[in-house]
Amino acid sequence: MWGRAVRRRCPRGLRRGREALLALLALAGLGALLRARSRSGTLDPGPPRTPLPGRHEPVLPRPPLPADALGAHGEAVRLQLQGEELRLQEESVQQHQINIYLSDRISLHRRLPERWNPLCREVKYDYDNLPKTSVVIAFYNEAWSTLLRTVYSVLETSPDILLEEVILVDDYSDREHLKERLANELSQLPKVRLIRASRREGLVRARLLGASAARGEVLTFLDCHCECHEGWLEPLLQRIHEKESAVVCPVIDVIDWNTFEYLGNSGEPQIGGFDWRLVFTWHVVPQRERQLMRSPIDVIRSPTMAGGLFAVSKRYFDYLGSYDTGMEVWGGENLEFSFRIWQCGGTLETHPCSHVGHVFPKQAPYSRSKALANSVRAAEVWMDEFKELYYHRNPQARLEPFGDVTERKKLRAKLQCKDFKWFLDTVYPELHVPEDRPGFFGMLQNRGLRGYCLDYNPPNENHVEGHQVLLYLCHGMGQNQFFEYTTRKEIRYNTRQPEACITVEDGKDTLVMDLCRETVPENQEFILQEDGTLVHKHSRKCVEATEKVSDDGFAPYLRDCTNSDNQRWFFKERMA
Ligand code: UD2
Ligand code: MN
Repeated sequence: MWGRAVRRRCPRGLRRGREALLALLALAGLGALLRARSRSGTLDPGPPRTPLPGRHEPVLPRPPLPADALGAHGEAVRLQLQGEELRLQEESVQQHQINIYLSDRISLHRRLPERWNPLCREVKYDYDNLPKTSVVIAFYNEAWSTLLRTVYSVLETSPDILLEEVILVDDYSDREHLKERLANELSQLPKVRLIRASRREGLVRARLLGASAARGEVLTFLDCHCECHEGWLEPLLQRIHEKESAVVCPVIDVIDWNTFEYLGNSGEPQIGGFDWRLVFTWHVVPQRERQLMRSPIDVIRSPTMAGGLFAVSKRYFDYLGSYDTGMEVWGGENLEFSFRIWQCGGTLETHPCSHVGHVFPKQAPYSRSKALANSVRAAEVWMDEFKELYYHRNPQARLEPFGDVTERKKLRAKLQCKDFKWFLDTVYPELHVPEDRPGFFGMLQNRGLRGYCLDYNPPNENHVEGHQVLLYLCHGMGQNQFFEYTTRKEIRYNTRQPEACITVEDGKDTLVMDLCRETVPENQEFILQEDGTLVHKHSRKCVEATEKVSDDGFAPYLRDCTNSDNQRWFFKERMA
């Protein structure tokens, strides 16, 4: 078991020369700003704000902004561009999957609007006793302005007394702009240190390079395109001070990749889950958790984390086995770490008073093909027999070479971590655990229309229901051709969260997807007979594979039962 640390700390006095340094750097910061936007005009300190009562000074003060500064308060900006300028903007999106042309024109020191629960303003912190943190930011080929804005944002919102340093880990970026400017400009900022990987390490090992150099008692990881909300750091450190085995995430607010609008929201944060493809999902706080909270700004326990932004005691991080260094580039480490935290005795929490904005790119800016092997490593080490549910839904994963996980299994044994069933039952009881009975899951293939399978492709990842189920050539890759026939007689599409079930509305003959229900409604009930006939219970009609009514292709429809092969279906786990 992880014991509580006994900590004795002296109150920290003011640093000598700090004031002078601050003044100097405010100037340097302002200089950079003016270089970036050669605008004249009055300087505007932003909308009047009552200062946060009892909060400590940040490392750097925010310089005043020109009155006409773009996006200065987190509002959406849409530049009216033409010709060459428009082309440059499009090129920047092409390259970074973020509108960097716009980012380059938005202040590096902008103020985000207040988007936290107003109660967060009133919280008093025990500054003298809070642990100091090293903020670790790994980056690979990030655009200059988003990276720089991240760093300024940390320095301008983090209390000087709590920030040990900002460690930037350059994961072997090969873009020229970064090399010189990093050395000449970024590492000149106070408390900023730069580490360079000597080969592309991937985000796991890059973060670990930073962690191993860190001097702070707490590690706070951020992505390299973030902006911190006022007061984001204190709640994380306060919580770790109270409970060293708590790993604490800020609320992740969206910054729009195209307009740079800050879409923070002061309502109840969402927590993390996953679906059986091992894709991270967001969901609302379950009632059982809400009942445990003593106030709306109490920490919320979360089964998983998105991965990029969290704080953890350095000692506890090491005790838990930091990261799986066999993971490459991107993906999988977030669920692996989440499982490990819970199964090995820690807690994973989100703090409603800590908000950090993150630019979610238009699409992935670099190859993420290693994610599969990373997820397999997580499944192999932490999921016990439940890994089969994942492999059923993603047969490719079973074939993926994932390297050696012996050391990680040893770690699990050494720490005497609990099993995955405990995790599912205790930490994530909302997740439906599929039955996957042999012969009743996989591709649902038609006998008459040979080689065709039921196929459902929700147009939107976050909104699974409402569309028609179709037929396409069987591909054997699970995913959108994976269905499970349950003992409750539903045909579940349970690769996503929340899960969907096939339904037929009264009087209709098309099969569509709707959310599954606690008790199975009759129009979601199908009887799969021994001869393969699939009868819709409510209408007493049979599911038949036919040409689509309105256009090309094939789809299943309800028809009077005829005993034809097009009305016979069978499940196949994999291609022959
Ligand atoms: C999310 C997480 C991200 C990570 C990822 C799963 C958030 C907001 N983001 O995807 O932190 O957990 O899921 O792996 O929760 N990087 C490197 N070297 C690489 C690749 C990436 O240093 O080879 C850096 C990258 O520059 C960035 C960070 O790692 O600072 C995360 O990468 P991302 O922003 O592309 O991941 P994201 O936000 O899509
Ligand atoms: Mn990111």
